[in-house]
Amino acid sequence: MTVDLATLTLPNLALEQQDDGVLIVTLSRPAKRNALNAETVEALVTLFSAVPRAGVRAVVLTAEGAHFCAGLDLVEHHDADRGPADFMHLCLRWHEAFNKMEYGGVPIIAALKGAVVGGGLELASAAHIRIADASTYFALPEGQRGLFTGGGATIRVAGLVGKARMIDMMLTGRVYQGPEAVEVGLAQYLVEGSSLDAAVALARKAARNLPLTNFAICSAISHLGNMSALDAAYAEAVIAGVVNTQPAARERLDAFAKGTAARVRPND
Ligand code: 1HE
Repeated sequence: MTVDLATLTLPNLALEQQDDGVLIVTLSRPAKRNALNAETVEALVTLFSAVPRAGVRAVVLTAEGAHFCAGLDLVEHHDADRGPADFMHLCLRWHEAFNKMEYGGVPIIAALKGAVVGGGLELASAAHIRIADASTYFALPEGQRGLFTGGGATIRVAGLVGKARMIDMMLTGRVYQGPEAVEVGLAQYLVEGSSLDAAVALARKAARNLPLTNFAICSAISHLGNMSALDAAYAEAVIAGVVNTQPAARERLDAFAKGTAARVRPND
């Protein structure tokens, strides 16, 4: 049942597995600004299909070079001269990859830098936490390229920033960066130093939670959001029934009951 990630063939991705269960995934096509060609999308499908069964406790998604991801490989798209059905099927593979990420149950923390644009923003928005640094900027240039989003932006980017802002980004090419990007919801953190260092620190924190708890956080919240409020409330109760009675939680509850567990305090 357990998958050994080292046996997977993953073009344009580099993996580093750390002892504490943190997996660092690096987009490794910097000469093309980590643009997503069909081969890379397949690698993301393969990887994120396996991650939930590989003992990974948290993922950091980062990139080689100055830019996180330039989106759809426009040159491949140009040269392939795809028909509508071909492109629809390609988009379905993007959805397969990004759904595996969002619903897979393993926390994914995106360490952003430089361009996070078009399909690159669709990829980032499938992560559970996004960290921007001073160089990071977000845009949906599809409008200017004569294209439309096809990797889930209408669902995830609109979910983050709202429909009106997404429409503005696409109609006018508006770029968000700095504190404004956090204010509108594109990133949860803006750091002064390296987004990768910050992402690894947060991944280590998340990795200390019980895996079944993280599974619920990183799959149930998204699934429940797709349901009616009535069904979501029912399903939440069922999930809580399983998660909140897991034997592994006993030790943590004992510590609280004995007064030895950390208390929740405001930041200094
Ligand atoms: C690419 C791509 C790409 C760079 N596909 N090859 N995405 C966009 O519209 C973004 C397009 N890219 C850019 O605006 C810029 O390249 C960047 C701001 C990301 C980086 O600028 P810069 O000056 O560092 O690099 P560059 O000189 O523009 O590009 C360097 C190389 O990367 C060059 O290749 P080379 O062989 O000539 O050296 C570029 O062609 C290549 N490159 N970006 C292919 N995107 C499921 S639908 C999703 C819809 C979309 O995502 S639309 C795409 C939106």
